[in-house]
Amino acid sequence: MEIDQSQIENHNQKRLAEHKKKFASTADGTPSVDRLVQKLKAFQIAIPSWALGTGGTRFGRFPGGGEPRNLEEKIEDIGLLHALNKSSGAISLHIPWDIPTDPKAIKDLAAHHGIRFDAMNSNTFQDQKDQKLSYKFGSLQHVNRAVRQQAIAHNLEVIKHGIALGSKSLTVWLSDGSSFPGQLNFRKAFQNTLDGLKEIYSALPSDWKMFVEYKAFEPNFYSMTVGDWGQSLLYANKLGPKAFTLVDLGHHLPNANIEQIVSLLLMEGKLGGFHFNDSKYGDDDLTVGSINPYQLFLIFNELIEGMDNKGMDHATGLGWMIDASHNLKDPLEDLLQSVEAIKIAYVQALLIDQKKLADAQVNNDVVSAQEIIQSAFRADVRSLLAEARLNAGGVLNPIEFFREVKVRDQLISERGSKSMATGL
Ligand SMILES: [Mn+2]
Repeated sequence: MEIDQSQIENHNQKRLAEHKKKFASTADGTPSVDRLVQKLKAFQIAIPSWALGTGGTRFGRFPGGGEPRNLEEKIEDIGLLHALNKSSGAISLHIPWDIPTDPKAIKDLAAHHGIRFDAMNSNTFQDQKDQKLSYKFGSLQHVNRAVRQQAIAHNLEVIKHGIALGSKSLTVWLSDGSSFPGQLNFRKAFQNTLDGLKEIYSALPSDWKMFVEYKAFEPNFYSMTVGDWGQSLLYANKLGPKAFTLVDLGHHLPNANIEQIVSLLLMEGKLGGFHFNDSKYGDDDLTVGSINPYQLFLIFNELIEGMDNKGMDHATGLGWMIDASHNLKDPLEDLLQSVEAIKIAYVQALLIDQKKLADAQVNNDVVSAQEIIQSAFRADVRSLLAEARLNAGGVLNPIEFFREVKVRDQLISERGSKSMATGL
């Protein structure tokens, strides 16, 4: 389905007076509000193809119906999101779940919806039907060279698909590791993995980036071969200038200071991008900002300070992606909330007076530093986001609109109540 422009105008018209009132009140007293609105308009977040269906846990899955049945319908779903929030203009694909049979047609379809192809994701964490060798005991780390070669060949294939679609980056997340002490020689596992990543790296086109994603635990529960930012940075440094660390917010041990990690990776020029999600305990894959919006805001503070320090463009300097997939909400409503939370944190962090904060730091004025940070965090910036959406041709209230025009019901009538997104 596609959204009818008159429905958007009708929705906005009904809410315009109320919105203008709120926006005027926020704009009054907010310095350079036009600049903030422009920055919000430019900031796009890539939607992962696997977040469009209901996720699940290892105990079960409760699909809500109308899920996209193929890559075309996944792109169509992101087109819907983008039409509403004008902030979801990119898709991150997963191979082999989203292999394009006709790359030209897929590219055209994405362009029709104003969507570009962000990082490609390889998959050596599960065995596919007809796969020769198993990844049960790892892929790039594997003790058997033939398994390692199979994993390398898969990544090269992912790069090829990405080239055909106009993507510019490859994300490698490995589930490799061990679940019991003694199972693995850490040094050999690292070396095998590095050798494999080097072969993949050498196949990257010159204008591509490789993102090395880390994760503290799961599916392995004793060691992960790319387990934290230190290990990821080791690989990225040894690989070369096109290799970067990717930070997935859910992939840390509890209470890790992610904003400090981000700051130092940026300083080293080795932060490549983000996977946004939220969690209370582990890799919970909850809606961005639903548990700890303050942490998200503090991360954006470091991102902005660090990126400005290096003269990087906020919108294009790093890869901004969501990586979440859970069990309870309508996936599209969940993604609308996630994108909104990211942009709220971004614009709140833009409100921080960095000059004043630097002065407070130089003077060891801890109280002022906290006041400066928290007064930005406590600002209600939602009308700035709405104004940016309105300017860009989107809707004032995406979730209300989604429900008013009964998007899910229409998708169910098109695709059926039992459709399941590929890969899940
Ligand atoms: Mn991730």
